[in-house]
This record gives sequence, C-alpha cells and structure tokens, in this order.
Amino acid sequence: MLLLLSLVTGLALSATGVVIESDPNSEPFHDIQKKVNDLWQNLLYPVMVNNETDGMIYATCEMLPSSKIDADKPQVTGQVLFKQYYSYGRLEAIFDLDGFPLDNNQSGRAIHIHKLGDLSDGCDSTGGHYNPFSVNHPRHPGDFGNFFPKEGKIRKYKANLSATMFGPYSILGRSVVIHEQEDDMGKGNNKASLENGNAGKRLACCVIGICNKNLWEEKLSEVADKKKGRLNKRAQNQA
Ligand SMILES: [Cu+2]
Ligand SMILES: [Zn+2]
Repeated sequence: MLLLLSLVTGLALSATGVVIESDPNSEPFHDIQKKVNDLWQNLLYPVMVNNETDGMIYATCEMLPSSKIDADKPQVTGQVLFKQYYSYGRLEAIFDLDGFPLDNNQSGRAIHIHKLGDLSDGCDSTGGHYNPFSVNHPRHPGDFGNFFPKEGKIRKYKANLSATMFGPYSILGRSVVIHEQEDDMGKGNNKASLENGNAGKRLACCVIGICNKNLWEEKLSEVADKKKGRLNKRAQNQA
C-alpha cells in the first residue's frame, strides 16, 4: 500500500512536471508539437508535394529488359511517366516504349503495376500484381490493360487511372511490368486469369520513382506531336 502510495505521488509529481514543461511558449513543447505534426503528416501523406510543382506529383519508371528474358524476345526500353494532383486527383500516365517487332498486326501486350520494386532477379522478383484490396484481376489498381505497338513502339497517354501515388496505397517504389502476351482481363476461366490475366512472360520492368515536372511536360508534347502528326496525315489522306 505504501509502495502504491509513493508510486501515485511520484506520478503526480512527474505529471506536475509535464504541466510546467508543456507551457505552449516553451521551446520543448514546440519541438514536441512539431514532431507530432510531422509524424501525422508522414503517416497520412508519406509524400508531400513541394511548391515548385503546383500541388502535382510526378514520377518516372525507366523501363529495361528483364535480365531473365531470352535474347530472341523483344528487348523493351523506354519510360512510363505518372502525374497526379495532390492528394485525391486521378492518376495520369504516359507510356513511351520501344523495341517491339515492326509488324503492326501483333497482339496486345499487358502492362501492370506489380507489388515490389525488387529487380534483384530481373522482373521475376517484382512479385504479383499490386493488390492492396484483395480483389480479383483485372480490378487491381495497376491493371492498365493491353497496349498495341505501332511501328515497334507503344505511345499512349491515359487519364483517370485508379492507382495513386499518395497515402498508404501509393505505387511509389513498386514496379511497372510489361508482358509478352495479351491480358485476358479475367476471362480465361482459370485461376491464373483472376490473378494475372495469363499475360505470360515478363519482358521488361522498372521501379517507380519521383521525378521533376519537366520530364512529364517534354514527353507529353512528344506524344501530342505524334498524335497531331497522325491526324494531319489522316486529313491529308482524306483530302
Ligand atoms: Cu503483370
Ligand atoms: Zn491485375
């Protein structure tokens, strides 16, 4: 009982100590307050946006052929770029990839976000599809569908994607993988179809990392120019 009493007195004393120290004008209190705020900010928004980018975040993924892919398969290189408005804007992406066969009637190639940014065993160590909500394929946030190369290239802008670069489900530090085959979009009537769309071997992959605005803007104007070029050509052909 005596021990308990002395414990309580001790606690009360130390509590008094805290009250005195927590005077809002005192330095230690400000320090603690700042640390707690930072902690919350980091928990809620692991990536903060700086003023230079007007509330946008940009990321790049530098695609390289998998070290596990045979030499006779397409050796895919290029970039996948991402842009998103802080903190609930929808994700936009530019896919600019090269190294496919030149014939224009080839089948589509699946592109997904995979769970890990681990390329220690080529693209084979990137794990399965990033699936934070435990749902079936193709409802994963990084199921980007099929891409059809033209003249050996994929050049595509996509808006309104459901993946995010903010918060606990951020894709930053994860990977983008391009596959040899077409995604069956979950309609393959087997287990693998609901996990990965039976898209076959992993041709190339990359890890998603933050980048500057200029990379996105340069690439977007290239993709837009290409589209303009195609539209002009079509207009000329029709004339
Ligand atoms: Cu995949
Ligand atoms: Zn998927």
